[in-house]
Amino acid sequence: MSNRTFTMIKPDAVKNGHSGAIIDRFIKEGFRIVALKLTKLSAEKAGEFYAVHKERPFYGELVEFMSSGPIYAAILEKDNAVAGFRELIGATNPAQAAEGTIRKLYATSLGENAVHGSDSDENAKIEGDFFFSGLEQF
Ligand code: 3AN
Repeated sequence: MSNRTFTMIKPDAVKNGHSGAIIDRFIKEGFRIVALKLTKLSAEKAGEFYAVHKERPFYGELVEFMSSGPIYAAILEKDNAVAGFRELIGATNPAQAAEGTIRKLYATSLGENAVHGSDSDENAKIEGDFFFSGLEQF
C-alpha cells in the first residue's frame, strides 16, 4: 500500500481559476500536502517528464500544452495514495470521468484534462523527485 503520489494542476485549470478549489478538494479528501509549488515547465522539461509517451501521436501536443503556462506541482500523502488519487481525479477523458471527480468538474478535453496523477508508486517517487529536492518535501 503506497502513501504518496505526485500531481500537477495543469495549465488549463490554472488559467481557468480552478487551482484553489482543486487544492481544497485534495485536502478535504484527506490528502496531506508534502510539497507544493507554482512553476512552469519549459518544452524541454515537459518532454523529459512525458518521455514514456514519446512514441504516442499526441506527444507533441502534450508537450506544447504542458509548457504553455504555469502549473502547480505537488506531492500528496494518504493511505493508498496512488490508486485513491486516481479515483478522485477520474478517467483520462473527462467525458468518461465519473460524476464528482476532479476531471469531470474541471477538465475541458482529453488533452487538457486539468490534473495529472501518478500511475504507480515507482512513478510517484520519480515524478516527485523531478520537481522537488529532499529539502522541499515535508
Ligand atoms: P493519465 O494522465 O490519466 O494517466 P496517460 O498517462 O495515458 O493518462 O496520458 C498522459 C496525458 O497525455 C493525459 N493526462 C492527457 O493529457 C494526454 N493524453 C492522453 N491520451 C491522449 C490523447 N489520445 N490525445 C491527446 N492527449 C492525450
